[in-house]
Amino acid sequence: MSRPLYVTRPLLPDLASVQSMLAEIWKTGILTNGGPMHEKLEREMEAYLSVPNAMLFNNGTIALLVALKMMDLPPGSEVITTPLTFAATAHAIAWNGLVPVFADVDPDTLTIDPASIEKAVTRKTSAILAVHVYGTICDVIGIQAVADRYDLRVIYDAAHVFGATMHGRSIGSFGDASVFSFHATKLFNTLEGGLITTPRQEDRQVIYNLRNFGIKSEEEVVSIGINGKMNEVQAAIGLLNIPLVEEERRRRSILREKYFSIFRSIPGITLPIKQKGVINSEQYFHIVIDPAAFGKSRDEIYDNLKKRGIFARKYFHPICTDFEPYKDFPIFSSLERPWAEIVKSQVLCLPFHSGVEDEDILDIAEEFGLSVAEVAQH
Ligand code: T4K
Repeated sequence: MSRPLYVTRPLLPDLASVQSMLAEIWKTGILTNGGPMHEKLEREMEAYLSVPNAMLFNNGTIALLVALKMMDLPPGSEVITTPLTFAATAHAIAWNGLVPVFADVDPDTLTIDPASIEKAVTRKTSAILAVHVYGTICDVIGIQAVADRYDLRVIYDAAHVFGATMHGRSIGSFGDASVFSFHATKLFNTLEGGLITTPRQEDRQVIYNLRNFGIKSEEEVVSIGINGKMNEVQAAIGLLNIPLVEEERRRRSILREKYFSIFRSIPGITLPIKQKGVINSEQYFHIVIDPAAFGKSRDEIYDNLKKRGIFARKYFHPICTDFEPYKDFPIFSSLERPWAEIVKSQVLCLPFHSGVEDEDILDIAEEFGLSVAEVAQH
């Protein structure tokens, strides 16, 4: 039994291999600004994710800022996004001088609902920033259909879906751009880090410039760029972590099945949807607890688990429209009452990584009213 038990645990490469990578970096003295490790990792990302263009960043938030900046959207125009996401998604819109507009989530997937997006479209709408959440992928077909109808750009916040595919197609190949996070808490980490993927070759130079202060050459600054560069130590960790990802994903998918077999039979607990033809990234494992049907609230479960040294997380509660900067913003919904408003008090992400042992699962199951004998039956 491991205590404290966190919602996630970073992949950590063997320390000796880190030391030898550091020795290589020390030898060249190239620490950042597109060094050899960085170059190698970028090409490895393109191969691993099966995308034509992958551009590394120092974190996912700066990558989101740059992806939006690259679109050159009209200042003050509206970008439709989900309220059920990490603060960075909405903030990236606002930091670009654009207006976040919130559309509701689909009750089954908890990703942004195309019909709700359509309710939010105005003459000022310029783009959709959709989020693949927990590991569940968006309705990419429905979203593209809305975007095509209103001539909108589509960006995916893909922080939670590293390596996911739909019918064999890489998740990073949908829309106009996808943005990944390689933060310590993500399936694949570079300590901190991020990535933009785009289908268009011509985006590559624009993104490189924006990532490096807009510098095109020693004597040319062509755009209002930022410092979004990943350094060589981050890139080295990435190179060492890439070969470890599949084993971690495999172990998480076994854990997912164990959680499924335990929770399947509990009234009032809704499990993540299994999406046909989708290879899950295995980022998070969330459940939705209906207090009326289950008999206890999400917050009670969260508090009780904490007393056992198990730190589940209420991602994403509060939702963006509860935050001070967005608190008067409506949630456009195809439902009578936005589902995001209901589910925010019910969703809980359970510990989900290869360090979760069977005894931990028993402990968690006990909190949900199951005995050891009952768990053994599953
Ligand atoms: N879009 C979405 C949808 C995102 O979820 C995120 C990030 C972004 C964009 C932005 O990408 P980045 O700019 O971050 O690359 C964490 C992460 O800090 C954040 O990256 C992540 N989303 C978010 C969902 O989770 P917190 O406040 O939950 O982090 P923290 O420190 O409480 O960590 C959670 C647990 O993870 C800890 O209880 C223990 C474990 N942990 C954490 C760290 C930092 C470790 O074991 N080792 C560690 O180094 O936000």
